[in-house]
Amino acid sequence: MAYRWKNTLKDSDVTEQSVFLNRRQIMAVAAGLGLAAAIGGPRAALAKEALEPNSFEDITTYNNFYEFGTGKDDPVKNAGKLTTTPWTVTIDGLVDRPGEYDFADIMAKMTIEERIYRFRCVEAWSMVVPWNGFELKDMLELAGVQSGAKYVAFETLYRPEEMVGQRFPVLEWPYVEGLRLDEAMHPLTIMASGIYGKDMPNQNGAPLRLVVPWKYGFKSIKSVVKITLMDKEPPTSWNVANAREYGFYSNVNPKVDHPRWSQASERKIGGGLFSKRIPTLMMNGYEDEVVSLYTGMDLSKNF
Ligand SMILES: Nc1nc2c(c(=O)[nH]1)N[C@H]1C(S)=C(S)[C@@H](COP(=O)(O)O)O[C@H]1N2
Ligand SMILES: [Mo]
Repeated sequence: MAYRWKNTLKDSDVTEQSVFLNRRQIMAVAAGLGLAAAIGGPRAALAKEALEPNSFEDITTYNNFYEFGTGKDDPVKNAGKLTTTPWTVTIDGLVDRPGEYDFADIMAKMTIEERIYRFRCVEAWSMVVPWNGFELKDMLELAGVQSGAKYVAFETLYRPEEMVGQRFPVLEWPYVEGLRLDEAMHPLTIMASGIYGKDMPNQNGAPLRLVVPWKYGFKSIKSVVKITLMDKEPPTSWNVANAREYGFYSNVNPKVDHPRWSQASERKIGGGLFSKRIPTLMMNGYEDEVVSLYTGMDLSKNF
């Protein structure tokens, strides 16, 4: 499948952005979205610019990371304080080998590849990001998932000395998120350790963050320190903060409005203030790959 291309990155492969933005990769994103066979409807209406990766600058200066403040430019200003070495990820719960997994050891065991994904925030903006990372499934298999596991819970670092936003009760800290096990094991679900072939910038969730491209951005939890395999649905930060506006699933869905605004269109960051809105695609354009996970579910109730 188009999104499964694998490039093992070495230092020598780290390219400048200009080299990165080549036609092959834009076409690869397009193919992943089913645009190769564009046949009308909202997919055809998506301009080629809408699939072009955003600049490193855009991706690293316009962020949501409330641990460093609620403004879009707070993370880039405040996240420099975060120390990310040493870093361990505790994997526990319904696993055969619970324990603290050292970030460097995890990286040594994984094949790092590049994935260019569309990313859609619930605030109706979007980006296209060239992530480097590995499938979450491969990391969970290090710990051995037990047959009773049905859900995966994630937790971000809690360190108010370095994360200045955690001094304010804007959300309950630490930030937590969750996926159903089949969503977590899906080949599109990755743990990202970098952008544009560089280590993950702090403001984007260093050293390791989740990326689930068919869900709204807030599901993609940053700076993960704990992963717990569970038999019941775990709490998620935005659902705890406002259950009416944010459900557990949070799949990108142009047909289900946020209670305070439409989710039918989006504005791609980087196109300037007057850039035109583009249609939002069902499951953010990954519908063919993931819609079968939700067979029989009412997506307006399980939003
Ligand atoms: N720990 C943590 N993870 C988080 C957030 C956050 O505030 N804290 N914000 C989420 C939201 S709302 C979005 S849109 C994305 C933004 O990711 P980016 O800054 O890399 O684009 O991160 C998500 N992950
Ligand atoms: Mo978001």
